[in-house]
Amino acid sequence: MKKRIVSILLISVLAVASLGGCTSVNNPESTKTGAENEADNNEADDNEAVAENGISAEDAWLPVGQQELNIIDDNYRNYYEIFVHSFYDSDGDGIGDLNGVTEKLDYVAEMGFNGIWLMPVFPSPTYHKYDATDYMAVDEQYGTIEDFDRLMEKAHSLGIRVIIDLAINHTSSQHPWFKEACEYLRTVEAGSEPDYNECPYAAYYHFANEPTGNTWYHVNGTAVIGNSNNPESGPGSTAWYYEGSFWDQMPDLDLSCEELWTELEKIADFWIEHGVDGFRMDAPLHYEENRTDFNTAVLGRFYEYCVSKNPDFYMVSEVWAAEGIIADYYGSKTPSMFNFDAAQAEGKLIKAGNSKYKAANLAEAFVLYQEDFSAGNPEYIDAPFLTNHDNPRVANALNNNPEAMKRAGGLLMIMGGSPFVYYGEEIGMCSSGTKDENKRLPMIWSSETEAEGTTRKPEGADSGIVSKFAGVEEQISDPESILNYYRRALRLRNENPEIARGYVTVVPELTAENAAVIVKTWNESRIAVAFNTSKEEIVIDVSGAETVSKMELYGYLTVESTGKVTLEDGRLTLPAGAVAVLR
Ligand SMILES: [Ca+2]
Ligand SMILES: [Ca+2]
Repeated sequence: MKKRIVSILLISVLAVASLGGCTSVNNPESTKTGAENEADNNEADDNEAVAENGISAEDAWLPVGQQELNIIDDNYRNYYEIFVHSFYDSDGDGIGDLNGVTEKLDYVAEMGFNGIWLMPVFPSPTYHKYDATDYMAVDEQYGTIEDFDRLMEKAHSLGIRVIIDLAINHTSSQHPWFKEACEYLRTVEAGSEPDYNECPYAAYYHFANEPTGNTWYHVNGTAVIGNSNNPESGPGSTAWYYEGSFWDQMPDLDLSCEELWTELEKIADFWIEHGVDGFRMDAPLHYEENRTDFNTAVLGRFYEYCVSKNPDFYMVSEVWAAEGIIADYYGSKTPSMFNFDAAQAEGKLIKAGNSKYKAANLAEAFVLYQEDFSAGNPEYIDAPFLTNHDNPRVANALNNNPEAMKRAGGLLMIMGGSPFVYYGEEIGMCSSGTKDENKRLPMIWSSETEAEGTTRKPEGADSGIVSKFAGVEEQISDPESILNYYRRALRLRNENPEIARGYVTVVPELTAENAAVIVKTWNESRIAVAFNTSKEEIVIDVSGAETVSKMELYGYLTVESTGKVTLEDGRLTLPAGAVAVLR
């Protein structure tokens, strides 16, 4: 896969275009070239402008740039996960839509993301749309395929790649495949073989005369769980059962069916032709329960097909399981698995953000991931995250403690691979309890209740869930906001491509308890990343460490916008929760 630098300063230019730009701060450690200085001067000129939204340049997008951007155009990305329904409503019907996402792509780019994951966009009877009735269309609540094309065009023009959610473990019970199959099977007696020439769709799902597990349902849709053989199954009853491992309205597909693969290839062709850069694969653990070999073969085969159509095609899979099982799924030779080991309230990142998991342990975990994941796929790209649409939000996991929330986000941003940030995480939005709808609440664009584009909450979400933190508009002008911290963290990542791509080693003599120094080597380039997971300043004497002692401080990230990391006489001073990059 070719790697090239395409967009140095791209993000700065975008910021200038829409919000008045970000200023570079003078950094005594940096030695700038003429071109860089010129770029700085251009930014300074633009800073005098006042952006259309009335936020003056001085207030907006506070200084973050210490070094030049070095963004590589490959499959290592900074991803932003978007639930379209709750993101931005462009036409006032209360439901977020594709045109709304398109309107907000400048915001996404200005934050420092260069990839988005769109949760399902296919037609579906549910608000979450994880059960498709048509894999080659856009749900009319979200817009049209032309809207989708415009979204793709704008995203690509901003250097943002787009991946879409694809659930192939199951369809909707309203999918024509399933409806036709059921209609046919109602005419087929128990014990006799269905004629797949008469109805090929009967082979697409797991149908049987006897339920073989506890998630099987009668064909007529009346839930009959397990081996109860309940004869009371209502009108249209037949002897046929189907598997629905998540829900009786989500019949499981049989991914060993070759005719179904013809459909899957058509689906891939369709979206690749519409410019999609990758798929987020939903629930591969459940393609066939407890059959890792089968499931990884499905992922591998589908990925190979997609890559044959677009060599840069990306795939990231949801294997919500222990680290060892995630590692097994890298045997599929597909690029990425979400790193559930580091994620969620009890995961390493959030705990470390809360100083309940130590830097030294986190550094060891980075090496462990590298060993275990590369064993299955040497080309693996880790996909770390804090929480997603299925988890309580970071704010809840960390009791709305903004410093801890920032530290967790900062640690996410020093991990290898492609980090994923769930929409609203960057403004500290909260969820409530375990109900899914409460984890997918409307994006808060402004603290004003009637802010333009604000969606209504998903049906079934509770009322009265109030985020402790302000909306995007207010946070943009607050240097100490979570949003501006995330922006600085993404900036650091976009300045240092080794963070995502480098081979990790721990510097043992500089790593203990709440302080760690790791080295990341990528191509001919080597950086050190030092981090402090404590709530106090830590000084690390780097002078005795061969690999690090000759490096200079290149950039850093502190919880407070005015925080300073220094390197003087071999003494690296890291304020509480700080990250430093040396090269
Ligand atoms: Ca709408
Ligand atoms: Ca299944």
